[in-house]
Amino acid sequence: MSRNAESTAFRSALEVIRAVEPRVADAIGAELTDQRESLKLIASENYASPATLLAMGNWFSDKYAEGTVGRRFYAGCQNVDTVEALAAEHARELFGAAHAYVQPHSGIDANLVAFWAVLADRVESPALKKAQVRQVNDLTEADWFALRRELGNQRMLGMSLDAGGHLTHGFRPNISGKMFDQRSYGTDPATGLIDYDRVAEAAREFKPLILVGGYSAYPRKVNFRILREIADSVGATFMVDMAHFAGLVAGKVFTGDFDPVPHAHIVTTTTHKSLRGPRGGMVLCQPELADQVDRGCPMVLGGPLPHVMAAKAVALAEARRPDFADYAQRIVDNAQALAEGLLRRGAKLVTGGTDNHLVLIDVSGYGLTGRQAEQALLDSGIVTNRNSVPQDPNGAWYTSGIRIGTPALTTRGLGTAEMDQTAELIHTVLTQTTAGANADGTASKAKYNLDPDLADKIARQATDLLAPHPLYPAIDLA
Ligand code: DSN
Repeated sequence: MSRNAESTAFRSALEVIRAVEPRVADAIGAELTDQRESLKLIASENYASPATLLAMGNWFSDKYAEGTVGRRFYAGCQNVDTVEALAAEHARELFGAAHAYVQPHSGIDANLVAFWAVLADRVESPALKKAQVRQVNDLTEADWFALRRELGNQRMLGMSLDAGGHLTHGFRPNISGKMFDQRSYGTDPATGLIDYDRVAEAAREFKPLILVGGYSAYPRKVNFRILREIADSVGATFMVDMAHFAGLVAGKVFTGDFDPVPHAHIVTTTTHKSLRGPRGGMVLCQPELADQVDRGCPMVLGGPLPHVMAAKAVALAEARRPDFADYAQRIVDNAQALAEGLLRRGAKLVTGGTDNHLVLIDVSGYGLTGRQAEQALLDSGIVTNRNSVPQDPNGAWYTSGIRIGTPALTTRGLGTAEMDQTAELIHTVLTQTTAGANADGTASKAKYNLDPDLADKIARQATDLLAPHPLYPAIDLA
């Protein structure tokens, strides 16, 4: 496709939108400008390709398609079947998975599908068998009451939120923490690393139904072979949430013990982080869980989004190209260069570095909370997000950490030399920012002081750093 075609496609789309609600067209244009001008270091974001973006803006959005390929609750789903089957085929081939379910709308939805597939397989099915009935509607009231109690009283062991786990791995304010009797494994306070012996000990004591591996803020590789052995030793189903690092698995940077797909019974992911697809989720699983996973809608999901499944098929086809492996390796090279640049300048990093796409700065070393650091960086054109660090004294709102990641800047084409310059900009902002005070003179966890002229200067330097790597160079909306 010619570069001109991309420009024409997006300009025409905005013209059509502008004729109905110009403020929406303006906001879309403004978002492109903002993304072009800022250093996007949010570890969970990326830039999807024009083909992926365009696959979402069409009449597939108008179609209901509850059920799965070839078994729908609505007529007229033949074209939805085509794109859903294609997305699933690309996912299976890309990850070497036995089964792929591409309907989840997000990572949280994918995790809910996985939890309920395991509960259905390990709790509901045996109860139906014991009662000698085919489905839950055939149970007596007494058996149904007993089954509901049993479904709501199962155990999950996952990584704690402040050690880098995700809130859906049993955090009490999330439904996962309410559905399951949950315990967490943390990291070694001295090294910040997962201590597999401690995980095994916790599994032996707690005997979870589900052992969850995976993270959203842990900067190291995880040995999924060892976690599977731990799960097997206590009869747990092993689930991995690879939302953050799916691109590194797809690009074969994480292989062998570090590739979750051959080791886990069930793997969940988002499609929009390092995988660089549309916003959405996906579940991969072993054959024995496939039927239960395919019941995700209407079990816990609303109607599938066929336009997003079409975009997933496009993005997964892109990830199967040879150049995606090079992209995935450059993500890690860049994260390591960023970590080294920060360490050399005196920053304190959780675990002292990174093996993956993300770096977690402990900003207490700069005398700041995560919230103060996040805002000061934003004033300076650097977009990050605050994050807890292990044993964080500031909780999940103010935090003591800043999480930064390289998937987006790597997509733009920035390399290791520019990561060192990025480290310099971040370190300068954080050393020049001081914690502020409340009106009554007490220390504030939110207020901070940063010279606005310095913030402007850093923002200009960030723009200069990005200038040789224009975002969507073929798209000119002017
Ligand atoms: N919001 C995602 C992240 O930033 O890691 C996870 O839900």
